[in-house]
Amino acid sequence: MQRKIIHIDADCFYAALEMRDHPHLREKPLAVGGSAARRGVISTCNYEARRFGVRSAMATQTALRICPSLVLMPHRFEVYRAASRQMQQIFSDYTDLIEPLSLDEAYLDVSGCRQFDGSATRIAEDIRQRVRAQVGITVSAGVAPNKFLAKVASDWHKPDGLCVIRPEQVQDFIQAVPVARIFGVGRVTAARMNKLGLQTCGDLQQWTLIRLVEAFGNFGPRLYELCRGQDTRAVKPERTRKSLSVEHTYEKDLADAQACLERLPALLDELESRLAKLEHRSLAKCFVKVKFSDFTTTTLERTGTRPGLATYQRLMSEALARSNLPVRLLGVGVRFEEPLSGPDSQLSLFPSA
Ligand code: TTP
Ligand code: MG
Repeated sequence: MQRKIIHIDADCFYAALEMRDHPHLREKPLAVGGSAARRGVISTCNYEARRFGVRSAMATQTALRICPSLVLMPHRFEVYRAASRQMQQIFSDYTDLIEPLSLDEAYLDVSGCRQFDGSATRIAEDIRQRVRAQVGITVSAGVAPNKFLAKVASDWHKPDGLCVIRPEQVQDFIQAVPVARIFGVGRVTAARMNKLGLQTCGDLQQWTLIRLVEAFGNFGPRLYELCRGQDTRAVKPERTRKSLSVEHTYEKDLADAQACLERLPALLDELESRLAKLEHRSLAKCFVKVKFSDFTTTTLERTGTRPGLATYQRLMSEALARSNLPVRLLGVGVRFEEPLSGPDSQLSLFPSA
């Protein structure tokens, strides 16, 4: 059966809420993030600030240098979470098949939806209009026969845009989609593809399945489908994520424990910023993952300790002691407690931060 998937993504989410609540700052370049004095980074910024080159994850110090008039606002996670809940509430009027990806982003499967004669386009427009009226921010939407295309589409006419890809338009549309947009293709793979002369999905389509497998291993068959705009993944309403982790494969193997431990703060920063985007949940465990140069992998986790840098240092040292080999990959993560618990029982990952 032909599916109808909508992907919704709010425009400059945290910044949009700050502009909503501080209308006199609307026209100014504005960012939400940590202060330069505390070596903070930008979480996001409005489109005015983006014209100066300010970006998510940029050091605040850098952002202020390239945009001296930048208005920097501290985080108000309670406000962002409340807006996220309001959006979810609106989505739930159309379908139960909602898969949130972060506070400001979700997939909806509206294949079985009766409203608007089942028109996914009109449902998406209605959602956009209601979020504008009730939450006071704009969201962009993509409508397509699958998740991959819907996500690409929601970004296509951002901000405040709607992009619809009908089944008969998929073949034309997919040709020009840059490889970096493909689900599962990160910066490293995209750069490798570019070196091989592959810029777009159209370019990838010229490659046989065998050639793709030779070049990209077991990702090859997925690539073969995705570059043709095919994606059968279901929208999974399961909203209780069990864990969150960040891992990194290093270009050069890390020689010893010290080299590994030096990488920890950067990994934990990334973990913390990913965590901040999720619904607040109680943490049950911290874990680390280490892959050695012979590809053996070891993981170690701990319950009931105080999470933070010291905990991860201890876990990592213990895991590293299991082999003398250099290290290819390091990962850090948290497991969440089930079920969802209230705000009072929360354990902060970085208590001193
Ligand atoms: P995004 O949807 O990636 O970004 P955005 O909504 O700010 O902007 P866009 O219009 O391009 O969609 O992320 C949603 C929120 O998550 C964002 O407002 C702030 C937070 N965030 C971080 O804290 N750190 C990050 O590196 C990114 C990318 C987002
Ligand atoms: Mg967004």
